[in-house]
Amino acid sequence: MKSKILIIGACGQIGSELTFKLRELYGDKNVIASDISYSNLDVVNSGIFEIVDAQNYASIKVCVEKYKIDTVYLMAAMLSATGEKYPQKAWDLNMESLFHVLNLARAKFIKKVFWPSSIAVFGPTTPKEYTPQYTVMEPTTVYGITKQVGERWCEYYFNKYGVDVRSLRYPGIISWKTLPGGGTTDYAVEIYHKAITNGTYECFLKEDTELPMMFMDDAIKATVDIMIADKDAIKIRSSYNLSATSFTPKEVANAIKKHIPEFKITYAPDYRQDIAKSWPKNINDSYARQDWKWKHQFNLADITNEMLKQLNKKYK
Ligand code: AKB
Repeated sequence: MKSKILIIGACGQIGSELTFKLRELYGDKNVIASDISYSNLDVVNSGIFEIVDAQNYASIKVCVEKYKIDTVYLMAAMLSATGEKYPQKAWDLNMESLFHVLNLARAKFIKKVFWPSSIAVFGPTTPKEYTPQYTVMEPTTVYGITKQVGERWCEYYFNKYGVDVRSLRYPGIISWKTLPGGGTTDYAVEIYHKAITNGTYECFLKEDTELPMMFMDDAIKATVDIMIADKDAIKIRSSYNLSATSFTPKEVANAIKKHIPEFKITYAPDYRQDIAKSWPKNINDSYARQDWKWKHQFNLADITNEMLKQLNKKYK
């Protein structure tokens, strides 16, 4: 596989693991990690790293030209919960960065773009069960609005300018290497850390709040798979629904109790409950399964085994 890759937002939860995986697949010298600061030393020290400001076209372009990049993964974003605190900043970061990368592709500096969307594109008027690819989408968070508008722009750039942009609507992503930051689904990572370090967790969502979730390994596999798929196989140029599993805080607590019987969870729902309530419970991702043969691997029990195993090692 020949490719020269730039990851923007490489220090974040998904960006970091994507960096490690792509370096494995394409070789260290072909994968340039970048972020606005040196906030994740595992990433910074794992290969070539550049400071790139996703909101600055010139900053991205300089790096693209320096390394003769052909593919960009734009992973920098402000997520749902933080976005509600800083609506203007969320809009500016999420939209400006996307335009910069799409415009670099339009001007033929790069050939291919990955841009993540999210289940946040859906809203309270969307059917909650087995949410279809094409349905009512009235997001109520700034983050969701930026993702929905971004999807429209991706499709527009593909149709009008032939930009090869590919996208997935990520659910909540669960991982142990890098903590998520500012999302509504973050509880499903924090709970495993606290189960090990404290034996208790106070959850900011209600016990019966069901949300779509996915283990990081599945998310990375989906991202790699959609990017290596034949161009003709990618029939949706807005963003694909993507699904693995769905669960509530109570269900994840019960899964943890199978390993740590004394684990205790309490509930103190805050503003994030309203965000979660507006999102689907589970997702129909049949187009991804059909078009580029997406298949997930991890269910809640697998995720719990792996999270507790890895975090036990980390905290020892
Ligand atoms: C968030 O909770 O904001 C993100 C997402 C579902 O996109 N994890």
